Amino acid sequence: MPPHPETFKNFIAGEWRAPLTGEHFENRNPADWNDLIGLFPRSGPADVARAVESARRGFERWSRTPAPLRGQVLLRVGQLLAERKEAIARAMTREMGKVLAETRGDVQEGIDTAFYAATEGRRLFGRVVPSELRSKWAMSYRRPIGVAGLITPFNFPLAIPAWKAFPALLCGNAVIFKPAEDVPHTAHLLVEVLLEAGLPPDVIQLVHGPGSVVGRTMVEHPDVPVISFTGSTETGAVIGATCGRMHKRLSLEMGGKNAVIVMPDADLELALDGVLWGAFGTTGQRCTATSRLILHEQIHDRFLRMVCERAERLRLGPGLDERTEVGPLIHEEARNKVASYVGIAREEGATVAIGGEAPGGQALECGWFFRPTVLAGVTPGMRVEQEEIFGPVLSVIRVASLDAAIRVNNDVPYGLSSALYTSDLTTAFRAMTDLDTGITYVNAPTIGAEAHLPFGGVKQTGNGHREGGWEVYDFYSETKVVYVDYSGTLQRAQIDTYSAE
Ligand code: UN1
Repeated sequence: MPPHPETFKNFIAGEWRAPLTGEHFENRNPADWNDLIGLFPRSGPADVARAVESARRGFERWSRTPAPLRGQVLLRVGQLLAERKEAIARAMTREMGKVLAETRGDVQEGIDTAFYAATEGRRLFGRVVPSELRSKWAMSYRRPIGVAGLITPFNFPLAIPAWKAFPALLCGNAVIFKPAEDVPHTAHLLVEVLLEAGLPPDVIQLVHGPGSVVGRTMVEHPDVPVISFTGSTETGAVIGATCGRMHKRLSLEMGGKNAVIVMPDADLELALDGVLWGAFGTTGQRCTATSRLILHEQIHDRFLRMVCERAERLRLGPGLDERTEVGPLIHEEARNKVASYVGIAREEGATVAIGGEAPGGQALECGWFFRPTVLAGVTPGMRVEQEEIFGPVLSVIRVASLDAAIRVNNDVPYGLSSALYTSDLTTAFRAMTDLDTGITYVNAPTIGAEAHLPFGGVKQTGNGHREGGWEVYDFYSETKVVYVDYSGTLQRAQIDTYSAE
């Protein structure tokens, strides 16, 4: 262990700088808390103020750079990420725990998002439509908005910042990036890539620190007109209140309580692979994680046995070990929360079929590990059926029909992702139509969104915006309309329009 861990800096006003507070926080490996990755700035309001000032200067310049040239920078970003994929994946696993296959996928999602953004620089469509008056053009086009404040979570340390930052930049905005305190190293590596790719320094600012100070100052700052946040529904509500009062543009991506439904005509082996991946991938720490399993009564007992048997054998360990299937939770508080839900489940009358506790044994004793957990006998309305747990906990619910399954799926406050396994076409189309979520998978688990499709949910999951796909370009741009009248006379819309000769 080096006696002096590396001390990292913010990137503000074109330079890597120590925080004005002079304070730092530790970043430790969740699979081995003796592994100190580094010290990162615990920034304060004055750091944010300086970042905003600089970002405003960056915006003046970047917003005038032609979009295809902005796209070229994003192309280079994608290339650099591809070159550094392995190194970034390893750094990511070390600081947040998910297995290497998944952190490689996380970087790949960033690469895909960069290449998509690069090509969008030559599109960014507006519309030219016929005017109702003669000798007049009517058209709309996209303009950048200003400084965008991005607040991102720990579970996708590269992909989610990429989902937000790349389209924001492509549209001509400047960005202030506030990553989760658990994953500051990946954020640092991403900003290095952006700068090396040729992004003008004032256009990107990286400010580390607690959400309650850095995030809050950014959200309340009058010169940050756009905020994008992925995180808890509670924090999203506070941000939403401030943005509402200040008339800011806000994209919220929050909780989920996603279900997989398995019908009697499903390929059960296929469903089994999907459920294990959906529930225990990323140790259940995805907003799209499968946290409910709704089983038709005809296959309930058999499929529950199949899930328990396989889930029990999943290999827990440090994500850097290629044999590991399930890594640790992110920190102590997360593990306490998961454990408390197991207690709640018992009190509510559910049964802990497998797991329900931290693993024994010395090998894992210095990490925030928790055994894959299956709760049987869960009924609609129980807290473990309604609330987001964000851990490796699967609540199993028995139903008597497809109608009941759809009702149970829909009867939660969230609506991000859902999935149904069946071999019947009619059942599949019923599910696609009636499952009330932003995303539905047929014969695949609730996770696995692709970068070029819109990502987001209904109800308490979001506020109607989408990330990914083309839709996000709408969020990060302002539509302006231009009319050009070259008739040489005053033509009044709605009044001088009626003679068709
Ligand atoms: C999240 O669940 O927090 O669909 C983001 C997926 C990923 C992104 C998930 N591509 O699982």
